[in-house]
Amino acid sequence: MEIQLWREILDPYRQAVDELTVKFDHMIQEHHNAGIYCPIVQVSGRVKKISSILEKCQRKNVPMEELEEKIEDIAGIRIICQFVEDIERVVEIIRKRSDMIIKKEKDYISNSKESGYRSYHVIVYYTVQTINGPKNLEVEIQIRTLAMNFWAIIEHSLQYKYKENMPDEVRGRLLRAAKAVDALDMEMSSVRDEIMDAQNSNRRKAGIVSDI
Ligand code: 0O2
Repeated sequence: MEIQLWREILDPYRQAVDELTVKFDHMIQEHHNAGIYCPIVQVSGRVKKISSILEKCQRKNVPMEELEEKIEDIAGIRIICQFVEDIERVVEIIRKRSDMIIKKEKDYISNSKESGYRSYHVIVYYTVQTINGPKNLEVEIQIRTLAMNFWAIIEHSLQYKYKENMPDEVRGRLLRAAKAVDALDMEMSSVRDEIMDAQNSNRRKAGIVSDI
């Protein structure tokens, strides 16, 4: 496919990622300004690289004409939370919004993947306004804790390094690390109230709540 054609396909996804990143960042700001605990720590987004799209189409046997229907994560938003409990709160926020319509939810927290991967995925429909009119797109929102993110980043790099040939020993270590991440998240949840109180009072002391 020509580069111009790729640009035409991917530009609206870039716009969706930019707009959604701004919207979630504002959500963080609004919580801080109101002095309310925010379930989101950090937001990032990306448009999938052309090489990754092609690789995924090949892996899933998706013809180019069906690319936009079948590949749900061309646009991806990642939301990082402190605590597992915050993930459900973020999903609730998304469910209530009128600009993101949920297509499906994938709960890899209750049912972690074989690799040990844990995260909550929400696929939403989102409309961008382009010079050719409105375009309704699918965006994958991945919601996970700081600890789950740490694990996923390391495992992703190792997947990239070993491709299909990850040694069993490395795979085993990653599974053990995933269990440790789970235990860490549970431990942190048990002190969540104390941490939230401490953070709210720090914020008040720093005057962040009243900052304009
Ligand atoms: P990248 O490089 O992050 O873009 P499905 O048809 O639902 O089975 P799909 O679309 O792969 O297939 O959905 P799934 O399994 O929900 O995964 C979507 C994305 O979640 C992946 O995108 C990863 O970002 C992340 N993910 C899923 N499984 C793992 C895992 O085992 N380890 C890590 N680190 N991340 C995972 P891509 O396209 O695979 O990769």
